[in-house]
Amino acid sequence: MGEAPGPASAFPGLTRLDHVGIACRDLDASIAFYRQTYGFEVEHEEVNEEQGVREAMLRINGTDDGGATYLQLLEPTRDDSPVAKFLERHGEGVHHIAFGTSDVARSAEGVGARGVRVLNPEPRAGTAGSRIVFLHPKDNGGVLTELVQTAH
Ligand code: CMX
Ligand code: CO
Repeated sequence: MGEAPGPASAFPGLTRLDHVGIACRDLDASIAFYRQTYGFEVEHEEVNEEQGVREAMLRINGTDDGGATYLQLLEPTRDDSPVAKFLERHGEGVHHIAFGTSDVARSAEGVGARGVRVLNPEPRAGTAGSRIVFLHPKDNGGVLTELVQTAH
């Protein structure tokens, strides 16, 4: 707001891969698989009714911006949710990737200025009080992409 188009569009400001979101039918089974097979532990679990998911974040590693990278396991809580629709069409698998930023609204504006459709310019509530914006997969080489700003 109030900024010249040049600087705003020059700001993606993305500093890490925050997570890879994986659609699954049974969250507990998926958690057990990643624990037993890869040794990843759940750092956080919650239900996000707005997004229609029950989810778990499994921490993989810290990142040089002070954040971390996770696997986000997603089980749908209702049939009309994006993850339920994805499971119906594609089955279980990688659903989206998410990049971390310190200013999600500004990052979304910067990427949007490059011609990528921003699905929710007004950031929504994500995992653990984070703020999230989604970008259309059809403008991202078939990859649903999320931008995330952690709560602290
Ligand atoms: N990755 C890649 N492509 C996808 C996709 C995904 N996750 N979801 C849908 N598509 C593709 C479909 O394959 C389809 O392509 P074709 O037309 O070539 O067959 C096209 O997009 C339309 O698919 P659709 O099933 O009709 O889905 P919608 O258009 O109704 O919705 C989307 C797609 C991305 C707009 C919707 O899922 C969305 O708004 N997602 C953002 C919210 C979200 O995913 N929340 C859950 C995660 C929460 C979190 O991470 O915290
Ligand atoms: Co996500």
